[in-house]
Amino acid sequence: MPTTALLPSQACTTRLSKHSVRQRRDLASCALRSGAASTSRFASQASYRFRTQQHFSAGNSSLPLLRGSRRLAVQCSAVTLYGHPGTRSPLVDWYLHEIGIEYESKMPNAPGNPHPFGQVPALLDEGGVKVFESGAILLYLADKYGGLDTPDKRAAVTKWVIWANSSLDPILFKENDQGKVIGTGAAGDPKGLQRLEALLADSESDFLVGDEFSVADVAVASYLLYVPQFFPKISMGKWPSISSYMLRCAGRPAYEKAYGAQNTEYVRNTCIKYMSSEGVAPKGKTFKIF
Ligand SMILES: N[C@@H](CCC(=O)N[C@@H](CS)C(=O)NCC(=O)O)C(=O)O
Repeated sequence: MPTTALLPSQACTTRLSKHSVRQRRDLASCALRSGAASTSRFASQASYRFRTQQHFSAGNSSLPLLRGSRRLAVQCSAVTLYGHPGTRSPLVDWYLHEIGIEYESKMPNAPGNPHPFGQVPALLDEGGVKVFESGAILLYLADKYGGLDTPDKRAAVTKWVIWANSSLDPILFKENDQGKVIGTGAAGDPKGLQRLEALLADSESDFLVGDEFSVADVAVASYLLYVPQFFPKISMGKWPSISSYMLRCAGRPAYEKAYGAQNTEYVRNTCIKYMSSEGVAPKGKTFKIF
């Protein structure tokens, strides 16, 4: 299990002299946020089970207003999310924490999983609403609870959520015909990542849509941030703006709530390594369940 120590901020500054002010700021704020080195990368199943026995209280007055959303106090809802920490489902947890929705978590094989293919994530909501496909779940939640209430607002983010699922996912995660992840396009230099790098480098915003974090960032950044978790030997340092964006998104408190403190610390530290162009692959086993 890798315990990637934080680079001293001075070392970062020296190594990153070629990087932008924004990238330096991301590193500095991350260094401030990170504490002691972790002993384990991923939230244990035991801790997940513990968490699933509770309804998450996700509201946090320090959360910034999400683009296109109302600032929401913790809302009681009938939302139930079927998922598991070693899958895509925590990306839905991430968004639920961002918008401050209380919900219940259930394991994939718990009774009542509405996914027609028996997969996760899958979501139940009041009125018998059943949603599967992570992107569809994000958009449903954004629509119902996140203030995505006009065609213009939907248009601004829907394209990114669809792009994440239909284009970015297959770039980053090559699957065999049994759905097992067997490789990543991040080992090469795919056109989709080249273009994303250029868009982020040219953008004046820290995030994909407008000036604020949105559901579009949850969709895109969650897939990017799975790369260090699944492929610890692959460096994304050849895309400095993507690496910096990943660090910004992993720095959100709601990300840590969804993915766990140890995993988040590992991911943040790996992004810092990408940005420092150390080229040193952290050692460790890959995450098997996806
Ligand atoms: N495109 C779907 C992928 C769903 C999927 O592949 N889920 C995996 C976990 S990430 C799963 O449930 N695998 C177990 C299985 O296929 O039985 C989504 O984004 O929700």
